Amino acid sequence: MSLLTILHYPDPRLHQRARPVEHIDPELQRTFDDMLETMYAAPGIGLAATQVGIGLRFTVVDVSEAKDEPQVFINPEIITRAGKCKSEEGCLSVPGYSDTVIRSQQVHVRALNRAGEPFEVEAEELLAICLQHEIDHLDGRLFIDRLSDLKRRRARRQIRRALREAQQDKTGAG
Ligand code: GNR
Ligand code: NI
Repeated sequence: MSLLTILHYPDPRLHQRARPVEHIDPELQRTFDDMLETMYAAPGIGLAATQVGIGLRFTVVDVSEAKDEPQVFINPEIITRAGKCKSEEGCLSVPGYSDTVIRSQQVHVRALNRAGEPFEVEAEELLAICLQHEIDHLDGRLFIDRLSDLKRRRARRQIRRALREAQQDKTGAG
């Protein structure tokens, strides 16, 4: 297994829509394990293929407390939604920024598992939030794209400034 590099905003690859997975082979299954390892190391509760520069529709997730319930969702689709809630979100591709977005409270999701078998889940709470966040990634959308115009502009400025400062720290420039 190996750690993958997580892309950061404003990498244009984060804004591309991923294509459906057509074949699940051992190489792709190794990629699921690499993504899980990368997600646990980060640490995060989910990681979409888009975030590691893979333009295919799959995501790994683990919302358990003990971090012992890895799940792979291939070609995930939201079939139905119910309710609305406020969600305080962060993203491994948007380090150093968090904000509140509106999400559906429950989502009924259909996907394939790592063996390619179809399954469905009635997700609520953290799993519902996480799956909506990850499926957004597969559609080329970040949580900051769901903020109001004013908040989004402010967020982008703040993120760019943080990135610039991190870069200056690294090169020792002042
Ligand atoms: O680790 C993560 N935590 C999180 C918290 C609230 C809402 C969404 C998330 S997903 C995030 C990992 C990530 O960026 N996945 O794409
Ligand atoms: Ni994210």
